[in-house]
Amino acid sequence: MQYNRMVLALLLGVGLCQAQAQDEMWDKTSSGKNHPNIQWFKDAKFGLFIHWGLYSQLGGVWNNKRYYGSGEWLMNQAKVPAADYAAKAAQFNPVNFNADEWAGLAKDAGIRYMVITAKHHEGFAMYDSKVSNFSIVKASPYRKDPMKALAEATRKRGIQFGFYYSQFLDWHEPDGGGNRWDFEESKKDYLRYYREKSIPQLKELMTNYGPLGIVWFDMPGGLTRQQTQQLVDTLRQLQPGSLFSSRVGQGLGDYRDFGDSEVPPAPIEEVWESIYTHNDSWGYIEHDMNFKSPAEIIRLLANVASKGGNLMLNVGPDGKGNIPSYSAKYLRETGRWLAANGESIYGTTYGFVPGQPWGVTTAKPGKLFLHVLDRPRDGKLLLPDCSVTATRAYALVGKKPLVIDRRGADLYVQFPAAEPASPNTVIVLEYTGKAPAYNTKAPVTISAQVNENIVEAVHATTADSAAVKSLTYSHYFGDWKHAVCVTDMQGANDSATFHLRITEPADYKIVLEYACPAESARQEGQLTIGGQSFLFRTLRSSEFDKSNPLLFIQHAVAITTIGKPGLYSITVKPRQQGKELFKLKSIRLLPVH
Ligand code: JFZ
Repeated sequence: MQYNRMVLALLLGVGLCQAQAQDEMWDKTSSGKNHPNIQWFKDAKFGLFIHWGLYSQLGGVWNNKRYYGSGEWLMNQAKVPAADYAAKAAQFNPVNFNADEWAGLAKDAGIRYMVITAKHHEGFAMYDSKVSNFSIVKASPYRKDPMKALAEATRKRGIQFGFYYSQFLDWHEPDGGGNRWDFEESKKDYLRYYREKSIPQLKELMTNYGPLGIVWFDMPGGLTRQQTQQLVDTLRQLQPGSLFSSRVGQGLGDYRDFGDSEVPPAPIEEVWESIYTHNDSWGYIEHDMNFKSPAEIIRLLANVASKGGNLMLNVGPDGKGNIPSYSAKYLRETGRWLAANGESIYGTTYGFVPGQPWGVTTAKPGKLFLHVLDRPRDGKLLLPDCSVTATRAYALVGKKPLVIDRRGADLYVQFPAAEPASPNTVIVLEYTGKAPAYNTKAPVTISAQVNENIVEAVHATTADSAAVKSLTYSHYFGDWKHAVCVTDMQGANDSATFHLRITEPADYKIVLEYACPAESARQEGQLTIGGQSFLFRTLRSSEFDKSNPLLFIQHAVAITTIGKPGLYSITVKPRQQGKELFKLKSIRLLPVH
């Protein structure tokens, strides 16, 4: 923990004395109170995040040197003096910006809300601010207010509009948080920064741009709980209908925000949103071409919705005001899928059937949507322990009726034979009666009808000091990833057990997916399934450190024959006392055909 804090603190360019406050910057909690205007947000499911500022013009390059990772952190990464950075505003002229094009793209993509950076950590206001001269209207040759146009263009299309605002970090201001390469920490007066820039700018944004769906605060700091409460109360008066993101801090936001790959393993009842960026950076970077494909976006959206959340996907327009062409193209393709299948996403809650080898579920009263992401060979979609009265099933597109088969507590829906390929084919199951509760203790289904069954760490029942933890690491700078793993298995009594339901007899190859630093490598472990034990020795993958990738190895350890279908359990444990065995991310069972 101490080490993690230190790295995080270094990354953020602040001293260790403030490490506690830095942890709070990643506030993922919410007030738990239901905001009266929360329903539109719950129903919206798909939002567009836009990071756009001076950094967009710089494109991840400073003094002919390319930087990788969060482009909007360029000033910090290159430790650019505030005055040199500010001088770049004189060349910022996004002549290609067209509010109607952006809003039109959002509409085509099936997006229901848009949040754009009004001011990021660099301190540059992308709107007409009377509070500071460091703005697009006063300091750039563009001289217009793009936010005014965008607020209008989105509203005209029925899209909720909101602002991102960096309320504490401001590298342009001597009293703002974060810039220690120009301004001495001990001389900073954070409260003065709040008083003279942050709060007045937030007030402008909440006064001059019509009703805002969201104010997306980011990276709180420098305020006590009471001061944060005061800030929230003051701003709420201006627009009681606006939702505040959890990063307003101190657990005072209206919904929870999760980062990349932080999709929770099981549904959560509280309102939440998962943010991902389309490539590896939030702000535009010339040399970042690692865009997610339409299939990846469509599946991500289904996964997030199946856990009850929203997906807000970020794009980074360039300094001329162009949205990267792959972002536009793939968003439109996602929109085409949504135009045909939106009923299974918008206005849904998580489905009451947990994830299956074939995919995930979402629900509306009387309807369960089966998102088929991986077709079983025999076409049979199992809904285990599904005690509803099913009245009919059909493919959402084309409405072709499908055969439902009840076998005891299980329901089977026959997947349509000649269905064209799709990243996600949706089947609707209509039922009467009350929706059953989601069973978090349900065994994980293992089927021989798919190529691979993945049993995630979150399903582990741990013994003794073994624990399930979410580990945070990163690829590029600020490109945070999260992985839920079983950790702290170091003694013979520490173990992880997974309850499975294997639906077909078959031989299965068992693969352990784990991360293993040098000090954990070459230790003996044991895996037990169906009374049979298998031994293995750990293989080195990588060290765990926040600012580098955590590498997971897929280590095949055994073949086992499952003679009859039924309930099984897998237990993994060390064979020796000592170091942590590994960080176990998943167990994969591959049917042998
Ligand atoms: C913050 C910003 O610093 C960044 O520039 C960007 O605006 C992003 C949306 O938000 O960075 C974070 C903060 C926390 C996490 C990820 C990115 N997180 O908790 O995973």
